[in-house]
Amino acid sequence: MSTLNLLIANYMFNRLAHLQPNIEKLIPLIHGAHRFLVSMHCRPDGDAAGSAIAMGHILRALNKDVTILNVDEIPMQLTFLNGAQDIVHSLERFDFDLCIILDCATPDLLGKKFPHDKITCPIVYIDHHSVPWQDCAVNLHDSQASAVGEILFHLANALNVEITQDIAAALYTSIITDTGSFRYTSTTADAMRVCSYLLATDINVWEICSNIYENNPVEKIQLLGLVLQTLWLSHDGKLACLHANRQMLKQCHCSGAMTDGFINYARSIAGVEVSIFLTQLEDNLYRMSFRSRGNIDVSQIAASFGGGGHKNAAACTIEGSVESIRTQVETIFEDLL
Ligand SMILES: [Mn+2]
Repeated sequence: MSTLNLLIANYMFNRLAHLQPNIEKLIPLIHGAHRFLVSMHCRPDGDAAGSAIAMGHILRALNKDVTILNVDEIPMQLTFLNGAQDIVHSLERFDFDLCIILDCATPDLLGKKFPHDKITCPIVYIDHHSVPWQDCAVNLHDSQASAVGEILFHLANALNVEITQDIAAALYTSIITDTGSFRYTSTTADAMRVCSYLLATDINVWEICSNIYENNPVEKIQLLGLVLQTLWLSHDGKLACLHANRQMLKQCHCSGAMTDGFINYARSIAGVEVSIFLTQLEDNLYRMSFRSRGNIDVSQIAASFGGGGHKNAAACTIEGSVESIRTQVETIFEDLL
């Protein structure tokens, strides 16, 4: 055990007692398997990509054979992470011993192209979304964890895997992105303690943050200019909606993934309690993201459309035009705002 691992082992983490029983169930499964499939929600964010990349490094440190699958591309601002280049977008073989699914609230979120039918090995879920999965070998779930990365930090320590700079950078990415750079309510003492150990590996925090937050392609900023002009407010300015249609994406040479983070501009308006972002997927189909502040639980609303997420951040897909979707949403929030 390295000096750092010893230090960590002696430190109190509030959530460790909750995680311990499932970590203990998971360890023999990991040791007993050789070929691993790791996957996470489609359109991966910093937690999904960061935790999957860290999981890959952790398993490879144990001499495991690891395939990381995401049906979508890894966003450009996360490709700096060592290991991002190894993520595949489809599978050629399916003979895995164990499949580990990370940061994924519902099976749908693995994406339409995920080969659900062909994955026959036991499945382990590691997640912090509010609805834990059923029917799995182990469900390492903690809805109070700031990010899946925080849970993986404890798993790595339990496996006696040294937290290398590659692992630390991936876990730090997962925690800073899911806590909004330590601004959201998910920012806990435990999250900070985990990060203090990650920083002890001498990762370059500024380099990580500038890669994630200050590395925008000019096309994204041009798209933002168009998107901001679509601002629609309702319920005395408590509900805000922005959208990006396919014509706008085409005009700026952007994919839908480039709209990542735009929703926060709507929530940042004084008085806004819920913000919505619509990204056009097909003629009459949109991805709808929600952000809320305070007590409004948008995961419930997303769940009513077959989606999922957290209390303050959730998403689903929805059919209709921008106008008809806004009308539906306006009605839903009639009693809430
Ligand atoms: Mn997450």
